Amino acid sequence: MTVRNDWSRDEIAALFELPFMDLVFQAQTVHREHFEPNTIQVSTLLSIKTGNCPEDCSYCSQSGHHNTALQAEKKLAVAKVLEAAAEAQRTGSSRFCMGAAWRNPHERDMPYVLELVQGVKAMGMETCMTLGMLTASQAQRLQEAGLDYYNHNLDTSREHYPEIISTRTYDDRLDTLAHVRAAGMKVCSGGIVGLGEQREDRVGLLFELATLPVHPESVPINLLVPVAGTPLGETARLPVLEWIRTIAVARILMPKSYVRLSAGRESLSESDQALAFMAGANSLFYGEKLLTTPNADTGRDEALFATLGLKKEAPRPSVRATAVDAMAPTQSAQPSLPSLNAAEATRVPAACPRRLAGSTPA
Ligand code: SAM
Ligand code: DTB
Ligand code: SF4
Repeated sequence: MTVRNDWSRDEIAALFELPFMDLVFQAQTVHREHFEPNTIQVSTLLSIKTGNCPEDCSYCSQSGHHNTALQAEKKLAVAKVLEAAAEAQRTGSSRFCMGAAWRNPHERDMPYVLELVQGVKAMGMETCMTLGMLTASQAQRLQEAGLDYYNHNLDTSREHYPEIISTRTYDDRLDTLAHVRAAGMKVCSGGIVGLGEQREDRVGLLFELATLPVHPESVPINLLVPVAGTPLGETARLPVLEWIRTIAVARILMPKSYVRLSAGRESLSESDQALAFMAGANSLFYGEKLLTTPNADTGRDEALFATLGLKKEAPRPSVRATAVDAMAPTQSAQPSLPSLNAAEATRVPAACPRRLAGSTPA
């Protein structure tokens, strides 16, 4: 199956409409064409700077605009971060993902984050950061320090975005993704379901991700963790099968990407999670805590992996990723973009499907 970047919203909506068993069967079939079915990639998260964020994301415990119980913390000492990374490695995580509650890193923060990347990389782990918006130059310096992945979610559809966040735009997000890609790092980008959005917004989110010039290598599908004191703190839970449908559709649209079970797993049963793996999810966040909220218990995760016969994937850090080798091996069937720069990688307006990478119009 070739990797397509020219999906239409109608095609995506039609996948969501499939009978559940047909959808999961198709997703599992696609999954087996591209991945070893019983292997799971696990990442551990750490908040390196917590709370007081200037952005107003209505789901987030860390926004300074909301009155949550979260205790803000300054930047964690480098030694503490490296200790946490070593512990994550000891427990079998292959990737260490460091998150900061910033709109964007300030220049004065760059030496700190670059030191963290170099330190974690030196341990032989894959490195990931999520620091908010990046300039092209910041993305380049992170890549040169050895950052493998940058997480930056689109979160929901372009149409629903202003209902959720008012302090930045969808195009701001896409600009950062383009800088990350142009710098040669791997992209981790997905969204949240259960924000009170409609199914057409879940279609819209996956449309945006699956029509990027190159699919994100990692696609987290978070299930909202309602946090008291945020505008979405009382939101009714999305039916879990709709979350699984979203995972299955993501797997079919982006067959070579890792689809990640992210926030919200703590509240799910073993059988819900097994069904999510059946629907093509093959990575997750592992460890007692996400950034500020509890995650599924590691003992329970280990028992689940044993019951299901799932093995953890070993780290595959890139040495000095370039725009070309950042796409391998997961994107090898996609058109290669050896000279993609930020301007070229920046998407064109949603109304005009992006055909930057030589894919065929629908
Ligand atoms: N400040 C950076 C940013 O926004 O990109 C990085 C950290 S932010 C916490 C990373 C992602 O976590 C968000 O884009 C969102 O998808 C997810 N997230 C945050 N709070 C969440 C919640 N309460 N439930 C589910 N996902 C959440
Ligand atoms: C992602 O998509 N989910 C992770 C990671 N990327 C950074 C974060 C989830 C955060 C959940 C809420 C919290 O713990 O603060
Ligand atoms: Fe800040 Fe990120 Fe939370 Fe938004 S999601 S408030 S940018 S930490």
